[in-house]
This record gives sequence, C-alpha cells and structure tokens, in this order.
Amino acid sequence: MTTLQEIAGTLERGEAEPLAGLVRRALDEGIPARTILDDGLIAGMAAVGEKFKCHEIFLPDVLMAAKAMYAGMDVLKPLLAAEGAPERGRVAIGSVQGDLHDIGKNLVGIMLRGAGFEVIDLGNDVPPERFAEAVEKEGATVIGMSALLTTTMASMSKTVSLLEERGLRGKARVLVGGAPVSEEFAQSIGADAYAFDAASAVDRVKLLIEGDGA
Ligand code: B1M
Repeated sequence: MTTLQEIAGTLERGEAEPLAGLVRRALDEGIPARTILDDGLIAGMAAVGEKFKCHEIFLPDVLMAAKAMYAGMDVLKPLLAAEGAPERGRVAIGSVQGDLHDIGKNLVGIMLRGAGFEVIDLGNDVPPERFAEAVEKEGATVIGMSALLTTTMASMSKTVSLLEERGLRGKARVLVGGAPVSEEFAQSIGADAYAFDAASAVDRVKLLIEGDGA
C-alpha cells in the first residue's frame, strides 16, 4: 500500500494523530503537498461521503473523518500557503446560511491567502446580510460562497439578489463553489464565476480582480 493510500484509509477511519504523522511521512518521501491533499486527504473524504450515502457509516464517523482531515490540513497548510506574496485584493468567503460544511471553504481560504489575497473568513452558516455587510463595511471586492447541500444552494441566489438590491454588484464580484454547485447554476443565479476546486478558485479570483473576469 502506498503512503497516499494509507492516508486515505486513515482519514476514513477518523484517526487524526496517525494521519498527521502519515502526512509528514509523505512529505519526507518527497510527495508534493498538492498531491497529498488531492490523492490522499480529498480522496479519503470522497470515500467517506460514498459510505455515508450508502449508510455504511454514520454521522459521528463523518465528524471523526472531518477532524482527521483538519489534522492533515494543518500539516500541509504552510506549504499550500507559500508566504511572501503581496496583498492583491480582499475576498470575503463563507459557507452559506444553513450550511455547516467548512472544509472546502477553508481550503479555498488557504489557497487564496497563499496566492497573496487578503481573506475575510465569515465562517459557516453565513446569512446574505453578512455577505453584504462584508462589502459595505469591510470593503470586500470578491464574495466567495460555498455550499455543500443542495438545500442551501438557494441561499447563494438570495445573497446575489440582496447584493443587487443594495447596489453592491458594481463593488464586489461573486464567486460560488461546492460539490453540488455547477457552472450552469452559477450562471442561472447571476454569479460572476464558478470554481470547481480551491486551486481554480484562485484562478477565478485573479481574473475577477485583475482581469475583466466577466
Ligand atoms: Co455532510 N453531507 N452533512 N457533513 N458531508 C455531504 C455534503 C453529503 C454529499 C454526504 C452524502 O450524502 N454523500 C450530503 C449532502 C447531500 C446533498 O445535499 N446533496 C451531506 C449531508 C446530507 C449532511 C447532513 C444533512 C447529515 C445529517 O445531519 N443527516 C448534515 C448537514 C449539516 C449542515 O450543514 N447543516 C451534514 C453534516 C456533516 C458533518 C458536520 C458531519 C461534516 C462536515 C464537517 C465540516 O465541514 N467541518 C460532513 C462531511 C465531512 C461531509 C462529506 C463526507 C465531506 C465534505 C468535505 O469536507 N469534503 C460530504 C460528502 C462529499 O462531499 N463527498 C458530505 C472535502 C472537501 C475538501 O471537499 O467541501 O466539496 P468540498 O470542497 C471542494 C470543492 O467543492 C470546492 O473546493 C474544494 C476542493 O478543493 N469548493 C469550492 C468548496 N467550496 C468552494 C467555494 C468556492 C470554490 C470552490 O468559491 C467560493
């Protein structure tokens, strides 16, 4: 079994401490941080999701896996967020109202910071008003919303509408992402961009802030 497979399996079993050790071992073996993230941690979490869907495991198991995921991400964080880049713009990110899933959103934050953007992390279960406030009071020029539940995707649309009502669309661009979200959905609610994963979120934010992005 490769170290990456061991990482995925250990995450599935929710073993936080051994997982952190395995991630360190993978780094010592010269495996790049992004590969450990994608083919170890995220692969393990995808398997957790499948097993949860099929009722092979239950909510406490998923929580343990999430805890282990964070233990692994903590080791990788300094490597994913390479220091030293100048600040390039202010991005407010959050998991939308009703949504407590924050691992993907936090990854997006880590990658954006690493690329030199200032990130205001609004946390999870973020109502539309709070996103609007981040533009009005904190000067965010990009709003990044994450949703993992099909039921919470509607909150993205509500946020876009609220930004429009308050005349904030000219001040901040809107990026959306998360497993059930798609390019088509993003277009249907009038978002400016959709990103499939954290790395492409960085590319999209660069375009939104520095390019024409439309
Ligand atoms: Co939940 N959960 N969960 N869960 N959970 C899912 C999402 C689910 C697909 C599992 C399943 O059935 N297979 C399912 C949703 C079904 C649906 O609506 N389509 C589900 C459910 C049903 C639930 C509950 C309702 C369960 C219950 O209570 N009965 C409940 C809801 C709670 C709530 O939010 N109100 C619930 C609870 C939980 C836990 C709290 C136990 C835990 C979350 C812990 C935490 O986040 N701190 C949890 C977890 C861990 C999952 C799974 C297993 C893994 C999610 C994850 O972190 N993936 C998930 C199954 C799955 O996704 N396969 C599942 C790893 C992460 C890196 O990926 O978040 O997709 P992801 O982020 C990706 C991309 O999506 C993208 O970048 C990241 C990769 O680089 N991305 C963005 C994400 N946000 C972005 C924003 C962007 C751009 C890209 O721009 C701003």
